[in-house]
Amino acid sequence: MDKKMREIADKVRNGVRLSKEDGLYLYSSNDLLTIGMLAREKKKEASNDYIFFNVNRHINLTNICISRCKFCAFGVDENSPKPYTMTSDEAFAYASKAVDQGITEFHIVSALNPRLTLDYYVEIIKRLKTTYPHIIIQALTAVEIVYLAQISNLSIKEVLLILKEAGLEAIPGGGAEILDDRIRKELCPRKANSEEWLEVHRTAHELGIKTNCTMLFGHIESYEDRINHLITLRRLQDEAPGFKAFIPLPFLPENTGLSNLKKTSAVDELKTIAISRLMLDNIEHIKAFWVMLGIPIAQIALQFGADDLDGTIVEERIMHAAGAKTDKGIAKETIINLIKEAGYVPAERDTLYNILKIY
Ligand code: V47
Repeated sequence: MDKKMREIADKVRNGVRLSKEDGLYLYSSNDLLTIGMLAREKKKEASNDYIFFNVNRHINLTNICISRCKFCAFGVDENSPKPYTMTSDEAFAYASKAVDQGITEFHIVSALNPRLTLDYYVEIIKRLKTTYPHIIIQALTAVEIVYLAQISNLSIKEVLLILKEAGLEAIPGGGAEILDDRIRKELCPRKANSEEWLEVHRTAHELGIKTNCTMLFGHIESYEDRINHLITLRRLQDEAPGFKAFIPLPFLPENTGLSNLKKTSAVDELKTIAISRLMLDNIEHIKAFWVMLGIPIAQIALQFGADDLDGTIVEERIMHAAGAKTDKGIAKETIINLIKEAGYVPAERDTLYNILKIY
């Protein structure tokens, strides 16, 4: 270890918060194994030998989107060849198909479709919650919530209260990308800005709705933008705690407006997972999202600070539109084996990280 790395290691081991400068130093370092070792120590403090996963069903209600972010291959125009919107009945049937697989979560993320009102989402959430009260509904990214507030002429708080009343219990972490409006102007100028994204999560936390947060990395952002993003999330968690997990999402370029960019490397992905664990000292869980990392890197990420592999999913569409090479879903037994092989104890959790079963 060089002098600066020793200083950082001392801070990590004494529970001293890492600074922006420390984060940037970690990105500049080639000492991947030391960074991984420190992140693993922090992971152990948070979750001991457990690695979490859940049994869930992803549902993408529509792909028609007015935002058309440069990095996204999922959203399409209404007049494009393959637009779709599920009716409430179709959504219910699609969701129900996975219920006998023992799912504990519906993960519902869609698009900014101007024809879908708040009532549409409320109806679907209500129907799912009334029929399957034991399944937690994690739905609508902050970006979708800001859009629904705008088109319904309601405040963010009012929309959240209506959704909560309908049965929404958690909000996924999408739409954060990089929380810097200079970058957002370039990537996604037509959707929620940084402050709006943060306001949704702050308000949700104040209303007792747990949320996740993400970072889309490996596109036009710099290492400094990544570290600033992590510090922004850390600050919000200090002010209004409620983030359960952080999910770093490596950018997949295929079929996107940035298809000229290279895919992220394994080193960058592992370093980013480890640095996230070290910088985000107040967010308990770091997810290695197997869909885009691929199974081998996701499994190795468990030695680099991640303590969660996300879920069975059944049918993933957003990342697969952008060229994800993984299967669209994964069997629970496969996840359990991956975790055991990596030397950890598989812990099936619900959305809120209550442990349901240890394997
Ligand atoms: O916000 C879109 C990202 C996100 C691409 O909260 C892309 O538990 C890479 O947030 N390459 C949606 N990423 C998915 C998401 C998520 C996933 C799993 C679990 C949770 C959770 C949340 O996907 C978007 C965007 O950042 N995304 N296109 C792409 N081409």
